[in-house]
Amino acid sequence: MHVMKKNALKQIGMGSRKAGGVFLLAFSFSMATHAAPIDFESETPGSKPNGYSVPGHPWVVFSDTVGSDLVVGYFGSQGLGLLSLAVYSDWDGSKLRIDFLQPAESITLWYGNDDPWWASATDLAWLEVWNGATLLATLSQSMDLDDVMSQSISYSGSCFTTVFFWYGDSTGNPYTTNNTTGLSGLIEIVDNIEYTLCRPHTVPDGGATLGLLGFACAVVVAGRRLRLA
Ligand SMILES: [Ca+2]
Ligand SMILES: [Ca+2]
Ligand SMILES: [Ca+2]
Repeated sequence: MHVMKKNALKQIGMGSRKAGGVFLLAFSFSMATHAAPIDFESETPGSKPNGYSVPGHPWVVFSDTVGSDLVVGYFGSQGLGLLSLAVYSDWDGSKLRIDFLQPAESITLWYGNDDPWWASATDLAWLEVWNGATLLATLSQSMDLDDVMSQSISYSGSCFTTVFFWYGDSTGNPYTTNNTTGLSGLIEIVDNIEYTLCRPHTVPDGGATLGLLGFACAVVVAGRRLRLA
């Protein structure tokens, strides 16, 4: 552990008083907008109910759009690390739904199980982005079909509250072109979901955030008064 000299600490303490309030203000913004990726590594393997959230991310809610078939498990190179989230089954045409109880402005998720026997070159990975009932964006990406979690898909832009992710055909139909039996679904496996919440002034329940900012501003004002006294 690096130990700083007492004088150095003193200098930082004296010098930073002026900037302390500004630092706290910046820290408040940082706390409100950034979060670590959701990698499922600390989860208990097994089935998860619709409305499932990972500890530390209570405002990010996962659901299966058909049935209740979410599973956290080890999928080898089809996932990242030891645990990932899968949306079963092959046959029900379901999508992964992610609701943001606090609106977000960007998301990146990694996807795997792009199995060349269950999908063809014309099939796509799809990401649909909604703000309430308003569709903001529909993104699609060609899969490299290596059955490895080697690609990610991202959206960044206006604040959103819900995204859907799924594998489908070239028109967005949630069934892929199975090379052995014809049309079928394909289980989505996702991991390392990164997101950024909207800036505080756009968060609907911004009361708490604004309260924190108000506290930070009060510290700045208090600091100025102390120096004037
Ligand atoms: Ca993982
Ligand atoms: Ca399902
Ligand atoms: Ca791949």
